[in-house]
Amino acid sequence: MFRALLGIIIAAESLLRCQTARVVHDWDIGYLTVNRDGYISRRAIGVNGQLPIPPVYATKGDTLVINVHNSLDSPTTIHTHGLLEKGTSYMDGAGQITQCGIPPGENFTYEINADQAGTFWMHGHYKHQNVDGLRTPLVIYDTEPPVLDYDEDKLVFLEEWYGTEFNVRMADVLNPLIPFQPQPSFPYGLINGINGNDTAPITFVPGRKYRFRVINMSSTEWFKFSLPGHKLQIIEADGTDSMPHTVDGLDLGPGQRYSVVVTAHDTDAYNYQYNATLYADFNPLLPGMNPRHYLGLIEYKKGAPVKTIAPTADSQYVWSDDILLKARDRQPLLSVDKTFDWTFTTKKNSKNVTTSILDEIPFQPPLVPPLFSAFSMGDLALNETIYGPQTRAHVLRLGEVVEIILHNPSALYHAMHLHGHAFQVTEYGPSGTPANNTTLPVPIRKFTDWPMRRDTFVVRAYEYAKVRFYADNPGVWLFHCHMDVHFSMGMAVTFVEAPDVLQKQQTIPQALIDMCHRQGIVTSGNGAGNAGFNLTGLPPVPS
Ligand SMILES: *[C@@H]1O[C@H](CO)[C@@H](O)[C@H](O)[C@H]1NC(C)=O
Ligand SMILES: *[C@@H]1O[C@H](CO)[C@@H](O)[C@H](O)[C@H]1NC(C)=O
Ligand SMILES: *[C@@H]1O[C@H](CO)[C@@H](O)[C@H](O)[C@H]1NC(C)=O
Ligand SMILES: *[C@@H]1O[C@H](CO)[C@@H](O)[C@H](O)[C@H]1NC(C)=O
Ligand SMILES: *[C@@H]1O[C@H](CO)[C@@H](O)[C@H](O)[C@H]1NC(C)=O
Ligand SMILES: *[C@@H]1O[C@H](CO)[C@@H](O)[C@H](O)[C@H]1NC(C)=O
Ligand SMILES: *[C@@H]1O[C@H](CO)[C@@H](O)[C@H](O)[C@H]1NC(C)=O
Ligand SMILES: *[C@@H]1O[C@H](CO)[C@@H](O)[C@H](O)[C@H]1NC(C)=O
Ligand SMILES: *[C@@H]1O[C@H](CO)[C@@H](O)[C@H](O)[C@H]1NC(C)=O
Ligand SMILES: [Cu+2]
Repeated sequence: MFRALLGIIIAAESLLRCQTARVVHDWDIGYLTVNRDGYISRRAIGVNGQLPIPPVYATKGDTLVINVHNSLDSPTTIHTHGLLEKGTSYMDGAGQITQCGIPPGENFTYEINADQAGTFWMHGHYKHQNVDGLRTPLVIYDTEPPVLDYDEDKLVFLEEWYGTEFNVRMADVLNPLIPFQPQPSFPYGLINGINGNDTAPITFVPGRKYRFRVINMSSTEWFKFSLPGHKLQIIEADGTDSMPHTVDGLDLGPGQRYSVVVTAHDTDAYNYQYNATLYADFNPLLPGMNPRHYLGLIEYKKGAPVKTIAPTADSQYVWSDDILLKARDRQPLLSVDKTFDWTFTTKKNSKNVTTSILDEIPFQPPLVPPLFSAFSMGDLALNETIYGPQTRAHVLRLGEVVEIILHNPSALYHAMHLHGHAFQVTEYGPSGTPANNTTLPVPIRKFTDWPMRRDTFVVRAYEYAKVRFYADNPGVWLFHCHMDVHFSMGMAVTFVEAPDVLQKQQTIPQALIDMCHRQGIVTSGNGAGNAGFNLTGLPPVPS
């Protein structure tokens, strides 16, 4: 009865939304001083004087309008992580790739088609301002029924929070006099924007079903999330619906999201605890710091006794594993036209700066954002040489199916995010051997039936991973490690997708071009802003 009533209310609400269809937010992005973790007061980046930034909600089919005013002293951009930006690659917000930064004191309006339903997030994509706070969930409600019925939505967003600003930590990484990698200042964990142990109780009503949308907005650390005493049924990952899949806990890399349906117990005799653990396997275990545990209340009834469930060894738990998920729409495996096979490496350059490499040379943005080169270079836009070597541009033809194979013979993890696409996750397996030769190689694991699609995948230590995507989205799309330190060290490439079709179908809004010109950034020509293959003026990449 209640559910039917709720259905009517939701239907009425979505009718209203259909009529309005424009979800407008004014975002004044600026600095503020906050104590988020309960320990350290520091400068951070918020919106309208607030941090956490209130989550953004929309319904599939809406247009999301974000009027940005930049009150920072550096440029800024906003990327809508997971939205495909079909036909609007210039709204992707990748700084110096698809647009110039919005200069201090200026305004820019993002207009984004919310054509997908699911769980996403929005974040700064200029000089890693996301790590300093500029990030918030984006929930897009579906107009179609979910694969599993549920009564209520609950948002859980997880972040790590460092005691110092990103640029300060990055300066240590890039300092040739400090051995790599600098001793990490292990961060605290935030749940819904505050110290994970102070987050308000999550209330449960006996018998009801809850959809938890769990978002990992971290820049470096991993999270495990569980509700001991309850099973989690995964129904979505990164904005793609899956067939229901039951687990005990979620294991999330930076940028990843899951929706799970949790059925409350039939009685309110006990309260329970949820458990969020922030960890980093690639850093040494630091008792009391890595991992960090956060427990919060699942409250069935105020004051009811808490049923603590003795911690189970992690190996006894069934954790989320995307290779086991099946896409709800049963999209079959794509057959490959082109393969990129890359191995992650870390290398000191001639200036003794440690760089992270995905594809031969550390990535650096060129002088002209590559999307502008793709629009302005005519037929030459199809030749990747014109974008400059450090852009790591790879030209794709419309309709090609691309496979990416990434080998990670090292003890680091990487969380790889592709803009403009959701890819099929098809295979994981072993890569290299740890120097200490103590760990057995992992088995090869392949998808079954309908590979799950997502926009961020984790390549674990000493593993390889394979993904496939369909080049159906003309534009320039960054593919990068979502661990911001690695991205800053060069771990990225760009896919220049169907520039010939792009030139015919899309036009860059004049406001974006003018914004570059006011900063002296050239908006046409090759990566150096010249004609043809003349890359004079492009700073050389240290070898
Ligand atoms: C720029 O944004 C600010 C803050 O949202 C607003 O007050 C101002 O009117 C906007 N300016 C223009 C020219 O749109
Ligand atoms: C979030 O991602 C970071 C890094 O990508 C990872 O270290 C952390 O464990 C993830 N947290 C969750 C809850 O997945
Ligand atoms: C959070 O609370 C739990 C349970 O009281 C405690 O074990 C843990 O150390 C706390 N975490 C932090 C980071 O203080
Ligand atoms: C919380 O989860 C972590 C990671 O799975 C586990 O190591 C820890 O023992 C759990 N703690 C409790 C109190 O359940
Ligand atoms: C780089 O480091 C090596 C040894 O660590 C040193 O011999 C060399 O002079 C350094 N080069 C530069 C450019 O700093
Ligand atoms: C791109 O241009 C370079 C320099 O003119 C040429 O050597 C190369 O063959 C061209 N590549 C393609 C794919 O046309
Ligand atoms: C060996 O190396 C692996 C990967 O770096 C690590 O997980 C493991 O703990 C190490 N084992 C020993 C005994 O040092
Ligand atoms: C490493 O392990 C392999 C396979 O278990 C073994 O054949 C090899 O001898 C080991 N090497 C060292 C240096 O221990
Ligand atoms: C290459 O570009 C530079 C800088 O714009 C210009 O000075 C030079 O004349 C160009 N060279 C050729 C051969 O066109
Ligand atoms: Cu990485």
